[in-house]
Amino acid sequence: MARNKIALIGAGQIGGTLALLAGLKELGDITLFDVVDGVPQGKALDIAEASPVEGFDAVLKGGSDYSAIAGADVVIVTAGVPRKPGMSRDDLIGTNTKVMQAVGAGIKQYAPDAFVICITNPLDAMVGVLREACGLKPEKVVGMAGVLDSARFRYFLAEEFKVSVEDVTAFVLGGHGDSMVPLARYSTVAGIPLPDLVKMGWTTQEKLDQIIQRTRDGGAEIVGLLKTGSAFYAPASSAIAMAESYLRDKRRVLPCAAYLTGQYGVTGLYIGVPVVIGANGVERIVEVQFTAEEKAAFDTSVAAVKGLVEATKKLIAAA
Ligand code: TXD
Repeated sequence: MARNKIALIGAGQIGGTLALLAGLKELGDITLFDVVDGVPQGKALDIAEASPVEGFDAVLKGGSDYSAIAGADVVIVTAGVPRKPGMSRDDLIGTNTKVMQAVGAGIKQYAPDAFVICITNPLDAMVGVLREACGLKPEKVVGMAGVLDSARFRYFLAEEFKVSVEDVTAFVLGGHGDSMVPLARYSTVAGIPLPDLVKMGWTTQEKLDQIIQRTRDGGAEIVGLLKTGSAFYAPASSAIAMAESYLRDKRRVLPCAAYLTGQYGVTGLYIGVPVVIGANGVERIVEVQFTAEEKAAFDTSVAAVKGLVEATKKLIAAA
């Protein structure tokens, strides 16, 4: 059986890390694409030269022509500009909307059967622009944010409880970062919900609130430290988990930005919700019942995403 092909559009910090992880996990052959000629070719060759040491077999190529992504099974999009200190994710709209339109056209022409994962910020708006531009079915186009937000949440909780990260699960909904909605009663340590852990004296509500805020600010914390870019290792790991669930038909339940058609009372918008990812892409959207407080938080997040989408639409109309 021929190997799968993974195309990475954007060969920057996340793109390069995605290529390395896809190689290490033997997900398939890997093509890096970027508008800056030389960078995708250089990174592809560098990682290929690591393959004998690491013991993985994959064909790695780089290119600056969209024909390089032809026939890809998975396309992961990081093309665009990242945040600099002091910038919000929303400041990136102008540039990245145009980039998503160009990338979408490339996917439409060369990889119309792919499962597409968008990472470019502001994520919840950009994944919608990309979906429209590539014309693929909504179940084949998702955004990566929730896996990262919940990974940050899980890491901070594991640190607080001094337990393995593997035994901490987190349930997050809503937009990326600032408007993320963690559902504490569905987040657990080995099945024990967070509110019970507070009652058991493992932590305090105050500490939990601090951890939630740190998670929301997780991206800004890294931008503040790096100064010249944004997080890339954990974002790459997160997108690879989604790609792997699709390619290996694992049907993992992962929080992703998915196109809602009435679920959670939302229609025609990409919002972060738990979904099942299998060989058909998004196979199911998991819809839970909210308490009044959770619903209010979710609605605030949806309003923030709607605002972003409106701003994006105005830009497109004015162009
Ligand atoms: O959770 C999440 N979704 C995110 C999103 C977490 C972290 C970072 N997130 C966003 O990912 C970030 O705000 C950026 O919008 C993207 C990519 O971040 P990365 O750190 O990889 O940015 P780089 O290193 O600047 O890489 C972007 C590459 C760079 O090599 C450009 O030359 C290229 O994109 N680029 C393009 N490639 C193809 N086509 C076009 N038009 C193009 N324009 C720029």
